[in-house]
Amino acid sequence: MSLVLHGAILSPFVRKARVSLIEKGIPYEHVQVVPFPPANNAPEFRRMSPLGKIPALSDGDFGISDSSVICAYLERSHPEPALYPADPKQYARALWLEEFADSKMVEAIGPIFFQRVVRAKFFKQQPDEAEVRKGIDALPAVFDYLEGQAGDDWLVGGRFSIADVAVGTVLAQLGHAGEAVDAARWPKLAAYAERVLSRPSFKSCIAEERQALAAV
Ligand SMILES: N[C@@H](CCC(=O)N[C@@H](CS)C(=O)NCC(=O)O)C(=O)O
Repeated sequence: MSLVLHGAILSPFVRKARVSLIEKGIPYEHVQVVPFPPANNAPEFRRMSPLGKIPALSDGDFGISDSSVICAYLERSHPEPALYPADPKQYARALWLEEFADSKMVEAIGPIFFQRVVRAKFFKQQPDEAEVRKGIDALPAVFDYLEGQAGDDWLVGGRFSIADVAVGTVLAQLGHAGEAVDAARWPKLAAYAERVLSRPSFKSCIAEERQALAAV
């Protein structure tokens, strides 16, 4: 097996790469790397990921980092099934939603997850409730925007795409952080969350992550 994904399975960005690999049916090996020193400072990891961030992917002696770059690489190396729309405008919209998920969604949900899961469970420290509150207060604006994007199926062009992979992975993170989309206020987004997280790719990742969390 030449493809190796390096990272920790509870990272939304690692899940994004894993879901892409699974959706494309690409066999890969997973190597656990936590995003903290000394693990992410190891020279062999830094060669793939100069910023020390997870995920990184190696394909033989080729190594690259960043979930967006990894997903784009997988699309070129394994074009079927396509995760990027062929139509230029749909392609641009899918990339935009990927960017929205990676930046704005993670900005809101990341701190809630960090405090309640990483800090509380892994570091055995009290969560900083002010940080949790900041994240929770940022959620409505994110959900309002996504409510306007969610329809009856997938986010772009009626086909599952990188936009769904990217938005779905952050919605999964929200679940691990003990929050959910309120269906009374954001009905389309809540139904979408249910739909995207029911895909076998997401389901298998989330089941493994829940097992890992239960073991902490
Ligand atoms: N843009 C990157 C972000 C990756 C990222 O921020 N990963 C976090 C873990 S979820 C990390 O490695 N943080 C460690 C650090 O920033 O040093 C991607 O899409 O892969």
